Amino acid sequence: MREIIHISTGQCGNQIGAAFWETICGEHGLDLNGNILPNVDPIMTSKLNVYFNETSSGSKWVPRSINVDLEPGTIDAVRNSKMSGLFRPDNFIYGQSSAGNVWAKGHYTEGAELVDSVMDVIRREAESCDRLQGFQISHSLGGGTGSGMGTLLISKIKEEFPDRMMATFSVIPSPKNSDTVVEPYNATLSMHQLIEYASETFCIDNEALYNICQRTLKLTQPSYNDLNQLVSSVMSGVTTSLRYPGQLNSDLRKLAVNLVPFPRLHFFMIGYAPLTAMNAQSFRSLSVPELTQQMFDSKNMMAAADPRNGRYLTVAALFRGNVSVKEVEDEMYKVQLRNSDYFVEWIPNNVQTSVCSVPPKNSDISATFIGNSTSIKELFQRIDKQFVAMFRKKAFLHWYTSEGMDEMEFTEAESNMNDLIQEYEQYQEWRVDEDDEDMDAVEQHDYNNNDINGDYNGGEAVEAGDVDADKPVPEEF
Ligand SMILES: Nc1nc2c(ncn2[C@@H]2O[C@H](COP(=O)(O)OP(=O)(O)OP(=O)(O)O)[C@@H](O)[C@H]2O)c(=O)[nH]1
Ligand SMILES: [Mg+2]
Repeated sequence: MREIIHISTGQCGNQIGAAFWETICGEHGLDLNGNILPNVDPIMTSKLNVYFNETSSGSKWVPRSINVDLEPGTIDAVRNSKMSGLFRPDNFIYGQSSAGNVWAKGHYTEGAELVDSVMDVIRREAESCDRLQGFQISHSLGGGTGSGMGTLLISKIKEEFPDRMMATFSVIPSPKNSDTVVEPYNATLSMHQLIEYASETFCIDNEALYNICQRTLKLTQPSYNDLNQLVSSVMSGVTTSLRYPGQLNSDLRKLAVNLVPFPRLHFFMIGYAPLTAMNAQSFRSLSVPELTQQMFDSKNMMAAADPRNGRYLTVAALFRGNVSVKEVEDEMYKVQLRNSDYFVEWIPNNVQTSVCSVPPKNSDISATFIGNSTSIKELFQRIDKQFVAMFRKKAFLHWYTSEGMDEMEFTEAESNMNDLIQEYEQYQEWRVDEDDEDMDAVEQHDYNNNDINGDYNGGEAVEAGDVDADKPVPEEF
């Protein structure tokens, strides 16, 4: 079985992590102590090993989860919650101080002191795996711990397990639900790391979550619990193909091979339909055409970026529940036909669709969307604008330099994020009929900036050269 190790870091990471585990326990027929409920359909438990360890007595399943924070509060809350009997107690690792919103403390000082004990636990979990496929980390980019220490952990893990996949569920800050002024610094410094070390990043944008809560769910003052309800639905959605039997995108590497045409461009826009409020008992009957329409709607995207301002490099769509495969395929085909200009034509068949018969808990059918859209750059442009406004005046820098950080690292991080924005822009403009010279320029740019490709050792990735620009474009595009 191909196992995944999950790591929650910082307040946000632990809160969304807890919501994820609660949701997937329910989806796999486990109670919150990890015991299999009676009369569970075998399909629900057939791939339990991907995320859970079976205890030696065989009676209980334990999340392969490691919970890390530099302060005890959030972890205590998880340990004293209704999930108190679920997690392995010695997988909780926490400090007594805090990174106090300063990335440098998480990455270089406080976090660096705790990181070895986390690596010990990661190593122990990895050793007990049969064939570890990789890691997933949940964290926010705006704070100090999840962002600073989270990215330190990512780089340490990449160093020690260079050929394993690294997926991140990264929460992008928004002034709409946080007052911390230094978040654009923390987010930019983290992006610098994620560009280099993550294999796939599912962008969870608090700005979009907030908008969905207000506009679609009509919650006037959304709480983190409300936001996290959305996060757990979409995390459950994007991991469905990893957790249930099926061919398409059945592990983290296959998912990346299908979605990541160039190693740096691995930041996904994710969406979910139907969107339901936490307490809404919404078992309304939805149709496949409705779900498809909602899934592609920018209002359902958990990134405050409009896909119509960009083009899709690749898309994976997953429907759940009792739906007709043929109907799903027909609807997806129609969407592509009607919107062909929004899909790059130089990656034929760049939309992949799959169906899983097990529905989520809150709806009898659902759809999850993973898009590698060039419009994701709008998130980074938003962060960059806020970063530049402060950095120009060197405001708040002393909190970082007093932890030993060099100003240069800020400049490099910002410039790396800007390069990423430009790369998205270039691929967005790229057309099959452009002359070869222009296309060379794009490729050159990409490879010049590319420092990592550890995940692509197997040569499985689709690279620029694989795309035959002279190949006739399929009719529907
Ligand atoms: N969606 C969501 N965002 C959260 C949650 N908790 C915090 N955030 C966001 O995360 C950012 C703050 O990061 P935290 O995760 O609280 O910080 P931390 O990683 O614990 O780091 P320090 O407390 O600074 O050491 C802000 O952008 C918050 O809006 C949560 O439960 N859900
Ligand atoms: Mg914290």
